[in-house]
Formats: sequence, structure tokens, C-alpha cells
Amino acid sequence: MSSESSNGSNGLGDTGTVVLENKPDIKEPPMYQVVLLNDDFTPMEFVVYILQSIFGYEHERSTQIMLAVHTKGKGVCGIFPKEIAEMKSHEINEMAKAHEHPLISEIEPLTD
Ligand code: TYC
Repeated sequence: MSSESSNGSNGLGDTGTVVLENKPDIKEPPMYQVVLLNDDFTPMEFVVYILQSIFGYEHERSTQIMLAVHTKGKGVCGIFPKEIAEMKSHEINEMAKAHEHPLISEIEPLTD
């Protein structure tokens, strides 16, 4: 027979209960990059317009990003939680299709 009673008490004020402190559940969401791909046909001004209207960049900053993509082949145009990154990438691709430009964007998880 055990010396402990049914509630786990051993009569010494130690119930045997282990209290694990809960970490506050405030983890940052996983972030995703919206990556713009270069192509030979989409007009530069259309890409600049996309960057201004979807990401809120000013004309000068949009031009810098567009030229970086043009010369390097691809480039990051913003970093967001997954759902927002998906929405922005989708919006770029739909606007490009609507204007019959081959411009494509993708999302890519940010590994930390
Ligand atoms: N390379 C295109 C041109 O010369 C411009 C361009 C830039 C296209 C960036 C796509 O993501 C892009 N008209």
C-alpha cells in the first residue's frame, strides 16, 4: 500500500504536482518574401506602377526596385505574414494578366 493518499499527497505538503510555467503565446507569424521575376516584355513603367499601387512605394523607390529586378533577374519587393504575401503576389499576377503582360511574382518563406 502506498503512503500517498488518493490526491497524491504524501502528508508533507508536497502534492507531487509539477507546475510548468506557460510561455506567453506571442510568437511572431512566419514571414514570406514577395519576389518579382524579370521578363523581357513587361513595360518598366507598368512594374513601377505595380510597386507603387500594391506596396505603397514612392515612384523613385519603385524605380530602384524595378531596375534591380531588371538587372538581377529577380528581387524582393516586400516581406509579410503568409496570407498578406499571398494576397499581394496574387494581385500582381492578376493585374499583369489583365494587362496581358507576362510579369510574375512568387512568395518564398523567410528562413530565420
Ligand atoms: N525587363 C523589362 C523590360 O526591359 C522590365 C521588367 C522589370 C520586367 C522588372 C519585369 O519584374 C520585372 N521592359
